Amino acid sequence: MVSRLILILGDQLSPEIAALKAAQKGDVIVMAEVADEASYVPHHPKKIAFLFAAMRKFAAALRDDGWDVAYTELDDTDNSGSIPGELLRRAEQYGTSEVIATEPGEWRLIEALNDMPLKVRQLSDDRFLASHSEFEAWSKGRKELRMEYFYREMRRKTGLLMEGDEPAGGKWNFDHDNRKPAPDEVDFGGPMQFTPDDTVNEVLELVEARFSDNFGELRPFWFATDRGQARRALTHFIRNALPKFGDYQDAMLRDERFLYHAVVSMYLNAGLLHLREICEAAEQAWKDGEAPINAVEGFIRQIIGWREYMRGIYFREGPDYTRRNALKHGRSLPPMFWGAETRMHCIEKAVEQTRTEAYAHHIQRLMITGNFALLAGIDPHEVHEWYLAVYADAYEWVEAPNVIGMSQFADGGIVGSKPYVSSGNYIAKMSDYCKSCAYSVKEKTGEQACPYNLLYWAFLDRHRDRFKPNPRMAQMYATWDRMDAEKRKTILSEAETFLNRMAQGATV
Ligand code: FAD
Ligand code: DLZ
Repeated sequence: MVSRLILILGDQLSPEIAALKAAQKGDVIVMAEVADEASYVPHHPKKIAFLFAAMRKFAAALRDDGWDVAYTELDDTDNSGSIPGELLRRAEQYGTSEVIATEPGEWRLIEALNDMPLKVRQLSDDRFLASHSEFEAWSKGRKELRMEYFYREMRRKTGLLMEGDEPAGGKWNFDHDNRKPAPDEVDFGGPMQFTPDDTVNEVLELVEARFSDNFGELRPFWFATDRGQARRALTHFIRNALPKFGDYQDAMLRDERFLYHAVVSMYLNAGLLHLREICEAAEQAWKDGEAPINAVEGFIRQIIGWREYMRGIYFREGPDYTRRNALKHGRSLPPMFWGAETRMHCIEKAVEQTRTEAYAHHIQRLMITGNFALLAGIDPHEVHEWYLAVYADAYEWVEAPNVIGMSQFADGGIVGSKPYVSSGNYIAKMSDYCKSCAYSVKEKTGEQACPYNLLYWAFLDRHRDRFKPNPRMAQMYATWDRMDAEKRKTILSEAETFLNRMAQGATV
């Protein structure tokens, strides 16, 4: 007779996960590859393969540690196809009705577990710095939930980059130093890559057989799939890229997919790495004089600031967050997001690398694809589902606030005080995409005009009532209002023509 089932989900592969800490010998650990999780959005094949391989290796490590693991593979004949289904099946098999879980990172699964006819206890996921109640307490009574103030609390809480009560280097935030345009040469060869072992090869065959219609290339598959490998990938980044991470954090190069980024989000979010070990490794590099403060502070801010803040917003805002649409945008996501031909070189390259790597860095997600979707008035829920599907690090708790909030302004300004929109100028300044584009970033109107230039002004015009009173946007409206009336008319009409052509399926 088994006492309890201990549920471990695909993104809970941490030895210190709450449900495991609460487990005792005699309990059975339940892990399952299920069709429901693998298909609620059409995940990138690399994302599925990464999770299945990492799950299988994690289960093997648990068995080596003496745990009794009931693992369901996707192709098992008695696989019920869902997490609740597998819990019910295992409950009957082992004669128990008690389940201990760690709270999932998506509302739909939290609710599904709550609705089960079993006694399911969901423990808080303490792999994060701020619990839901701590975030709630921080946000209570604040008119604006600015990440910067939350981040300072997290610095104090962790002691990271603190000298007594003061921030190391005399400033909380070195973002001002972190906006260099793309360098001519990159002396980092990208993230550490791993040759598939037997477990990975088996999973690759399974994913190839079952998910080959999904957007994304499965091979070559090079991700780390266990904790040891993920730690090596982290060390490789800290030694070889972190020193320049800050300087080129916002830069984009068409042939350098990773620049000086860490490419660890999929490992961190799945549980193979812990945020503390990542941040402490970065802090140590600064203490050892191997990385400058602007790089290390900028990097740590992303993890203990943005990442924690985004999670706080997702859980604070509740299950309807992914349906928010403050700007009432309703156009369909154009096929170029799924790889159809486009004349816009920046979109073509960002989508191409998303297809091959299941990865794009922050500015590509925010200022290329996200910026375009917002300017073009695409339905934010469709945009959200796209991001959730195509990136290996995507789970709603982190993806939705980044997309619905930061990128699409669909939450009406909870995450961002103004929309992240730009014309082609920003892209030209921060990347080399425009040099190879069929459009001209210098042209503001006419057939060759960069679509971002047209759509930018049309967006501001369309949402004038909402954004004109925002002091942070006054300059943009002043420029628009100063423009010659005929020119404004031409821009609006050309923007409309562009969007209509796109909606009709023309290659734009
Ligand atoms: P680096 O640039 O090297 O940064 C280091 C780490 O900081 C990342 O690994 C990540 O854990 C953290 N981080 C950085 N920015 C953010 C952020 N805005 N929110 C949360 N964590 C952050 N990140 C995800 O983990 N999953 C997502 O689904 C996701 N969707 C996004 C969608 C949009 C529209 C945007 C603009 C950003 C999104 N991000 C998401 C944030 C960010 O783009 C990725 O975390 C980052 O690109 C991962 O690559 P990296 O490990 O090389 O990160
Ligand atoms: C993303 C994902 C996929 C593709 N497949 C599985 C799976 O088969 N089994 C599982 O336990 N988890 C999977 N996951 C991760 C879950 O979707 C994730 O735990 C929830 O979305 C909550 O974050």
